[in-house]
Amino acid sequence: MKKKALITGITGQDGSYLAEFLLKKGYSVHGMVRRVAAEDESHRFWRLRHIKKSLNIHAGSLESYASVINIVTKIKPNEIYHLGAQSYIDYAFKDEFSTINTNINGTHFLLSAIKEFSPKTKFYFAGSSEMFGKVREVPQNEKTPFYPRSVYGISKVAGFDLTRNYREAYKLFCCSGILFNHESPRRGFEFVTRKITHAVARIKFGLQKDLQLGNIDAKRDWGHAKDYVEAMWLMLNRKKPEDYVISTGKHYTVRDFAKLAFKLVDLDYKKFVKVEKKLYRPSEVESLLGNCSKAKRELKWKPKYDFKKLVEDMVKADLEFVEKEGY
Ligand code: NDP
Ligand code: GDR
Repeated sequence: MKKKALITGITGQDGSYLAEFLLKKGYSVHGMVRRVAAEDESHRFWRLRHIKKSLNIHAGSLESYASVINIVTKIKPNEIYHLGAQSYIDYAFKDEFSTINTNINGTHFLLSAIKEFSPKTKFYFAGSSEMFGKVREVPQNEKTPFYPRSVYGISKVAGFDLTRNYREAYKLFCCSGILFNHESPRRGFEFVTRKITHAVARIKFGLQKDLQLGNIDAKRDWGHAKDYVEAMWLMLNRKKPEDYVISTGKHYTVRDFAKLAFKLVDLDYKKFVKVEKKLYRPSEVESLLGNCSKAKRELKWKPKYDFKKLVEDMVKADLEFVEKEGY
């Protein structure tokens, strides 16, 4: 019988790559989407259009325990990948309460539903390098203490602790990936990498004059989402549930990213990038750098994309996107 996987957040960047990856592995792939998204197919399913016919989509709400129970008991999946979350940190500062509610309750409801109704289901929680926040050591590994700098980071620490506690208290197979930033041509336009590569393409085609950014000295350890979804699967397909840092082990500034992206279309970023203080965050995470040696050793995982290949992939895709769509 085919293995069944349930993905929350299937319409997002990671959800779409993971769905593709699991279909190729022969899984029956189920996705939980909010009703507003299910009813707005033309906009919300742009990342899944090419595989939509192979997926089983279920409308449901991460904010409702009844809804979560309903889906878990109906599908009884072998694996749940819990990726659904309010994931944009700028927005988390503007709407703290809904970020906390969705991110913490969604995780708690799923864990509780597994414990009560489907205890053999394996569970993956999308933890984040934002949990390290104001970093306590460099580079960060699985033992580095957390110091989140936003309600988003706080919600991810709570999700991480809930996942660990369900593993220890109820002996469920549940684990967290502590994933550092990962990007792709499917990244949402609000995140800085996509904002840059989209603007580079628009400027190249004469549709935009400049690019406003916030803190361009912030450093991130950027990988490619395609590489990172494979690590999620590897975590659920080993004997023992454990938590893993997933990263590239190299970090660059936002300025480095912009410099390379503009250079790829023969432009000088200094002529186009305008730093705007209003785009700075109330409390910034200045620098993140991951040490993923545990994942390399135990999961035999390593990234295929480096920084240059990632930027090239995103710029190329956005040049094609702007040429085709005209915006
Ligand atoms: P995206 O923002 O691209 O996708 C988020 C997904 O969550 C979408 O499917 C979205 O659905 C869904 N979602 C958002 N709010 C709600 C809600 N209130 N109820 C139900 N579903 C909701 O994120 P990514 O794919 O980049 O990330 C996947 C997960 O990994 C997230 O949990 C994120 O926090 C975490 N993460 C991401 C990293 C990264 O660098 N990408 C790094 C570390 C962790 P809809 O289409 O309806 O909006
Ligand atoms: P991040 O990603 O906050 O790390 O969260 P984002 O791309 O939003 O910011 C990265 C860094 O760039 C700086 N920055 C800007 N950011 C945005 N969005 N827009 C700008 O104009 C801009 N200018 C500078 C930010 O201040 C920040 O330092 C992502 C999300 O995917 C989370 O869900 C995930 O958990 C973390 O990565 C790891």
